[in-house]
This record gives sequence, C-alpha cells and structure tokens, in this order.
Amino acid sequence: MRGKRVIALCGGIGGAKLARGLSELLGPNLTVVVNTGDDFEHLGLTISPDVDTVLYTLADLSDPERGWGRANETWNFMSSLAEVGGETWFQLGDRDLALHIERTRRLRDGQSLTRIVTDIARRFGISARILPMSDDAVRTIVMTDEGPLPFQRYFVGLRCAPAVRAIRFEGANSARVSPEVSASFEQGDVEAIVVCPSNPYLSVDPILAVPGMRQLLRRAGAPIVAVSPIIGGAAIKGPTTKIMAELKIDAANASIVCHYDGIIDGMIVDRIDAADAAALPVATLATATLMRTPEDRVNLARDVLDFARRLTASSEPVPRQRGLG
Ligand code: FO1
Repeated sequence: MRGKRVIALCGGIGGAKLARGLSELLGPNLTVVVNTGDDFEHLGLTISPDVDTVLYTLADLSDPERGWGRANETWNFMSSLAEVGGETWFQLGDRDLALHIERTRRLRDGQSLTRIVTDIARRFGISARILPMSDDAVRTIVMTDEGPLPFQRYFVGLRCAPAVRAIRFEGANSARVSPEVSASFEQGDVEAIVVCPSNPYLSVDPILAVPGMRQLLRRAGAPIVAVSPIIGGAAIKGPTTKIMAELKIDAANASIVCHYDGIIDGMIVDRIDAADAAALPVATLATATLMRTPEDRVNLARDVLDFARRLTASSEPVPRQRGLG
C-alpha cells in the first residue's frame, strides 16, 4: 500500500523553511521530527530553540530577518535584565519569553516535551505534527580548540569562532525515541522521509544519534531524500562549511552524501551544482534550493515530494546501497 504521510527530520532555520513549504502542501499528513540537541537551561528556563523555530515558522509567527524568535518582538526584558547585571548573551524577546516560561512550568509539572509541543502547536493553529526527537535530554557538546562547549555557548556566545574538533551528543546513548516518534514511523503509511537542509553535523546527527532512530527510518519502507544545505560550496546561513573545513571534510555535496551513507536514497542539490550531481552515488535532482520567498519554500517542497515519488515508482521496494548502522 502506498503511504501518504511524510516525515521530515529538521533542525532550526533552514530546515524549518522547507518544513513550512511541506506543511503547506501536506497539512496534517506532515510530521516534523525536530532536533533537541540545541536545548539548554538558561536563566532557570528550559529553552528548545529548534523546536520553537519550527513552531513559529509553521505558525507564521517567526521573525523573517533573524529566522529565530518571534516577529514584532520587543526586548524590554533583556534591557531590564542588563540593567540589573543579568546574563544577556542569549537574547530572549518579551513575546518569546512566554513560551519558555510556560514550557518550563509544564516540564516541572511532569508533562513530556512532546505533549507540551503538541499542545502549543494546536494552540498556534499548526496542522502538521511537530515532534521533538526525544523526551529525554540530549545535549550537543562542541569539542573545540578552546575545550568542550555546550552548543549555545559555541553557537551564540562565541559566534562559532572556536575551531571544531569533534561533536558529542551528551545523553544520546541513554535517550529513547518517544512513543509518538516511534508510532509515526511505524504506522505503515509513510510515503517519504525528508532530511531537511539543516546542518548535518549539528542538527541532523543528534536526531540520528538517538538509539533506534536509524532503524525506524529503515523500517518505514519509504524513500529517504536529503536536501543539501550546501549551494556552490557554501552554506546559505550558519557554520556548516566552516565546520566541514575544521573537520577536514571537503565542502561539497559528495561529502554530504557520504555523511548520510546508507541512510538516504536520493539527494536534492541546487541547480548550480547540477554538473557534480551526476557523479553522486545516489539518485539526484538538481533544482532551486535557495528559499528566499514563501513561493520558493513551496516549490522546493513540491520538488522534494515529486522526487521521492519518482524514487518509489522507479523501484519498489526502495533499494538501499548499504545497510544502516
Ligand atoms: N541565535 C542567535 O544567534 N542569538 C541569540 O541571541 C538567539 C536567541 C534565541 C532565543 C530563542 C530561540 O528559540 C532561538 C535563539 N537563537 C539565537 C537561535 C538559536 O540559537 C540557533 O539558531 C539554533 O539553536 C541553531 O539551530
């Protein structure tokens, strides 16, 4: 039976844009599994930046310039915090603050992150399902030439300046895939799995590091398609290619395919990379992957779905070059 649901694996800003495009085409038939490796405790609050970016983006509440936080934000809390000598390196807008305070309250009451996110998504009028990758704490630690750094210290506090030597996902070994994430893969109705153009090392790897996640991907029996976060050897936003250079990885689509070795069946690259797409060891599609406008997001989402459908049509069951680890 051919499925009709699509599952997207997603980090923050870049990934959320494609998730938004997919949500406009699929509505409730989209499930977004979101990285929580960036989560941290700050000012006594539990902050889930990627989950919130996906929530705000799909609810049309996000700030279009920054990509994170809410549109029409005010910063009275931050300036008042500065006046009393508080920590201001991580910006929490007045509107955004409400979500952190309410999430923290509910977590302390014993609710799971999944339950909280599901409720907020409903209140925001989002029809897609948004699921944190796990309800257990996984914390990305960036091993740098300045020592180990919690993700937000590295990313926001130090603006990704220290050279990355390795990346660890603290707590991943004992984390569990949530029952809701497991069920979403196991319903037997998955048409495609999309790896959004998020940073493979910082945003997608934490999702894949949750024990059992790779098996769920494989067993869903649907084509797995990644959208490359690299265009013409550079990332649109964020430190992807800087990190690749520091890890001595060539900033090329071939490296991304290699990184997702045995996981993906197809890769979408930008049109300007069409020439090297032919040499990649998976099925490829070259199209416009830069998402500047709402139309760009929907067009790319449509291309992703068409590509996945063609992969299904061309061979069933979906062929895999190698087994999953
Ligand atoms: N990114 C920044 O560059 N500076 C910030 O001060 C900042 C605050 C912030 C607050 C809430 C939130 O949900 C996200 C925030 N981000 C900020 C974005 C976030 O740190 C990163 O974009 C992601 O973690 C990487 O995907």
